[in-house]
Amino acid sequence: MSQDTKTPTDIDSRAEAELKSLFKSLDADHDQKLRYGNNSSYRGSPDEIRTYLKSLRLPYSDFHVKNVMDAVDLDHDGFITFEELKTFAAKNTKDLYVLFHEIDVNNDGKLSLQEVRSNNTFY
Ligand SMILES: [Ca+2]
Ligand SMILES: [Ca+2]
Repeated sequence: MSQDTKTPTDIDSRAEAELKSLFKSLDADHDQKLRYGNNSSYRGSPDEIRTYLKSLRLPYSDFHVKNVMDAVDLDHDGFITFEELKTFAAKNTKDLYVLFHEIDVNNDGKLSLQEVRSNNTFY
């Protein structure tokens, strides 16, 4: 990945770093894509977005997941890429910050598995 000075979105570099950290936390199988919904053509991958929504105690029914993710998944291929997340973030920076800092309890800018888990009422 190159260090581009100009991006199509207008989030600052700090926000982008946080977003990258968030993306990594969510990308459980490290394929650089976040899976959501019932994308059965892609076997073996966890439903990463639903896991995330659960951890935030947000609604995670098929209906909700699809609703939310359709807004982020610009090319509607069933996966969220970092670029898509970034584009979405540029439009919804405040909301994402709130989500992020809600999980990042020790405010180190990183989401540990422990933090995500301790935020999860379903365990
Ligand atoms: Ca993934
Ligand atoms: Ca996509």
